[in-house]
Amino acid sequence: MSNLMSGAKMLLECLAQEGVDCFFGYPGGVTLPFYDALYDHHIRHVLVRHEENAAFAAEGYARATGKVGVCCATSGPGATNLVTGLVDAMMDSIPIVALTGQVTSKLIGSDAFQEADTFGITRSCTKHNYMVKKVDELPQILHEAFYIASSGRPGPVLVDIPKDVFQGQGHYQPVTSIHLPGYKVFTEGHIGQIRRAAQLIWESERPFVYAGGGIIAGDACAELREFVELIDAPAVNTLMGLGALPSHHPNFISMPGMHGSYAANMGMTHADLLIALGVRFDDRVTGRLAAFAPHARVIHVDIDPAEIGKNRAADVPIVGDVKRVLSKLNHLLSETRPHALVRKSWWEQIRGWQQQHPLIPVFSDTEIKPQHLMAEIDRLSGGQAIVTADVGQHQMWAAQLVRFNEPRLWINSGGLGAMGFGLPSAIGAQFARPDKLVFAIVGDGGFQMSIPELATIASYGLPIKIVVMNNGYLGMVRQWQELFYNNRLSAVALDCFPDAEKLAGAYGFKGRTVEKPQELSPALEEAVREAGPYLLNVKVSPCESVYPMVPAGGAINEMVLGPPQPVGVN
Ligand SMILES: Cc1ncc(C[n+]2csc(CCOP(=O)(O)OP(=O)(O)O)c2C)c(N)n1
Repeated sequence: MSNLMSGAKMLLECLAQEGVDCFFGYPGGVTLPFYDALYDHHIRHVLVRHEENAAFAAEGYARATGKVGVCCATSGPGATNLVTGLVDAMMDSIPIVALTGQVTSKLIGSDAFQEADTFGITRSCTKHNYMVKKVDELPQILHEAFYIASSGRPGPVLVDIPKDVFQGQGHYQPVTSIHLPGYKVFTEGHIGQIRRAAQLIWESERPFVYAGGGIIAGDACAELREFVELIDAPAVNTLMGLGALPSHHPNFISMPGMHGSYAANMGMTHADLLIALGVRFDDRVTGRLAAFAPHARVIHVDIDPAEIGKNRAADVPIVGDVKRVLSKLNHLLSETRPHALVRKSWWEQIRGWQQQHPLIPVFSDTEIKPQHLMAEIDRLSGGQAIVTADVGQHQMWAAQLVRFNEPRLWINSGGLGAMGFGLPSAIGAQFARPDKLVFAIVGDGGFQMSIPELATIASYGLPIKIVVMNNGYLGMVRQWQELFYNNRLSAVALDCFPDAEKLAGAYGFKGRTVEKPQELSPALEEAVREAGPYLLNVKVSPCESVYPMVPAGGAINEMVLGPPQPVGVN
């Protein structure tokens, strides 16, 4: 059965077929026919205040659920404003579909008003992109876009739609199957390689599990847990993988890398076998690559063949869906498990490193330490809240100190490190999970990049708890200037910040500033009790730095564990 309708209606029909319940966007001239069709449709459109934030909100939705997030922008400036979000989704493998309007087909190439080469511009920052030429192509392209975004290694797909395609009439044919001859996803993993992996695991005395965002994207958390328990190995979750193994799990060590824990980085350095699962050997994890895990053989499981051997050669490369590979591996391991598996001395060493330099919060009687703030958020979350972060020091302290007992609770811009991400991604997450307590932890810099979204939060009454870790600086840049540029602080002081109570009040919700340590718990509790949104501006010690820290270019066992000691005066 087919149905004659406009391209705009057809697009909405396709979104409904894909199970889209809400999407994030901003209208304009060429998308007018689409917004007109939307007027009568049940799908919820969330009007953000800047297109970049539509992409970030779509990511927040996708990261909180695993479903495809959708954003929409008009041609020209609307479409170019999406680009940062597309790059972000590409770097972190997040499934989003971006819909952009384009000028009428016959004007393309004429420098028409609000024309931009969206297809060309977004080619390198999407997993795939399309330009729709005829209205009848729309359903096929749309369903392909959702399939590509969510299958294999997830990522952003953009569909550029000229105005005449929105306006044209066509027959809507539901698309029931998708065949893309050039697009193959290898899911199973080679059984011979999986056997070799099992053998290496039993031969290893010091195995170490390095698990990343791929575990969450691949819905493989239960398999990961079974795996680490079977082989009794210590495990880290990368910045993208936090929550893959519950933070309270006895085998969980912490995050590794530039601001990872001493035990995580020492464990990787001394391991004789690194089991890398859904990770990409990111430079922020490996530090100086030549010195990374120097004694380890490597098993690397990833769904994207391009990741295998990209940064570190694998002794046992396995291309496949990490969920399926791990379940086969777990099966093999439980059949071949040696009678008494003893990793006693390895665990003693790991526990020793943990005790030597634990990741613990720092407190003061006179000022709020950033770590104190994270410890309080951790207490109120109890490992259950969704926590989004912006980019900078607060992101690293949150990753170190806030615990996550489930996947999809920790939402941050890992690969791109895009400031301005924290607040709009919280909007997407709160729409996706209205039942959840959502904290948006942002720096005073990043917050000021996303202030317009306070209007979105207010107009939809989203009960997001916005916590500004206000150190008066672009903190992470200040830290690098202090440590590596002789403390010559250049263009990092943020000496003007709005009054939080007045700012939130101007949008019709509550806000407050705290600066005394004793005020912090009651203020956070009040924010959580409040039924609506809340803006809490927390003035923290201005010059605290994040430790441990691996200086750029250093090996990960060459951590700086704390601030330089002042030179003594006799
Ligand atoms: C869009 C963007 N511009 C610049 C940077 C570079 N950068 C990384 S961290 C940082 C400082 C962030 O300051 P703030 O938001 O106050 O957070 P803090 O580090 O103090 O926690 C900057 C400027 C970035 N990551 N993203």
